[in-house]
Amino acid sequence: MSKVSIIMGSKSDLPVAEKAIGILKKFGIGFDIAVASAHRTPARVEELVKGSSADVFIAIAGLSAALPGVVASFTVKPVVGVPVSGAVNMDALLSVVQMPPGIPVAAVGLDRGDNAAVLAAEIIAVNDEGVRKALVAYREEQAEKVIADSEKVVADVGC
Ligand code: RP5
Repeated sequence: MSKVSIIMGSKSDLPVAEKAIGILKKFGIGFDIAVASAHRTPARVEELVKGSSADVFIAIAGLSAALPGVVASFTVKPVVGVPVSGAVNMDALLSVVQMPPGIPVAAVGLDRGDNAAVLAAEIIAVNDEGVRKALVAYREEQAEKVIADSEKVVADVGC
């Protein structure tokens, strides 16, 4: 069963979605994915969101990135917005961040599909002990990598 629904504004956003997919698979969180554009297929976006039983949405879009906000307009479930980088960057970033009062989108950094999935997992973990444990293990894994990297730098520099 899908706990997370990933919606991309275009197939060209797939490399960013793949970062989210990697994290969701690592945590064993079921997901579905679709391409639906806020501007080019608005009715499809509405249909996907209103017909979804997922707990969290991840909406990924670039340029004038209306998709996360439009997804949020159709649901009271949490929406994580991922701005996709491009020639300008601030266009997508501000489109996701600058939502009007009452219709929030939790914005992550440019192309940070991975962080969107971690945030979605944290939302799900409030009521899911298995996902909570996976998140704690992931934190430990990251800390161990920093220590290992530090030891390697020291060894390589030879000080
Ligand atoms: C946005 O426009 C999409 O989310 C994508 O990031 C960007 C470019 O779309 P394509 O021209 O690649 O379809 O709607």
